[in-house]
Amino acid sequence: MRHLLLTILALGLLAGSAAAQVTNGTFDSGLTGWATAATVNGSVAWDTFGFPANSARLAATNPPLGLPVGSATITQSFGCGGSFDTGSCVVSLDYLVSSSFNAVVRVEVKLDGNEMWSSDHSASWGDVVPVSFAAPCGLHHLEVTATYQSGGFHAGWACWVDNVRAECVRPRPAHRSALPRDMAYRMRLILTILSNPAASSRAK
Ligand SMILES: [Ca+2]
Repeated sequence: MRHLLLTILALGLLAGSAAAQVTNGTFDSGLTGWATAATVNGSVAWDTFGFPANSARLAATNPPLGLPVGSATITQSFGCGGSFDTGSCVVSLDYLVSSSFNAVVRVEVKLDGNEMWSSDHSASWGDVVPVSFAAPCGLHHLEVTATYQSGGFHAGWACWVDNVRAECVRPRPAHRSALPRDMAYRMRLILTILSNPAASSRAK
């Protein structure tokens, strides 16, 4: 246990982090910062429900009987550290799915068009699902989509998304000076010669 704690402490000392740059990832300001899209009878709305309160509600809105119930998407482009940062951008979010009559809903999370997470849900009231993945730091485009797959009857489903975060975790060198002693000596010698040209001519 002590070893584990020391390891965690060391990792903490080795890594620096930059502030999250996702806008309104907690949805406390409605859907500000997010673009939305929907197909057929899908919809995106702000809901005071959340983990904690306030989230984006991706859902089928009361579709007419017999019509497909489509999909709903939220997207946001954000900077996660700088483009030249060497660290990892850790992206995380939470979601919860509710479906009626065993309708199957697929939740997909894409970063820059690449699928980072996909899972099907059919529970009438699911658990909060945490999603987390890493990518290089820099500019990114996040996309969260809920899509009806099969089953169910008439109206069907909702997927609440909340707590979207992104953090660029930068590595730090383990030691303050990694210069070999010989290299340090040579650099001191060069600096001495540059600051005293007379010493340079005497050295010749
Ligand atoms: Ca929230």
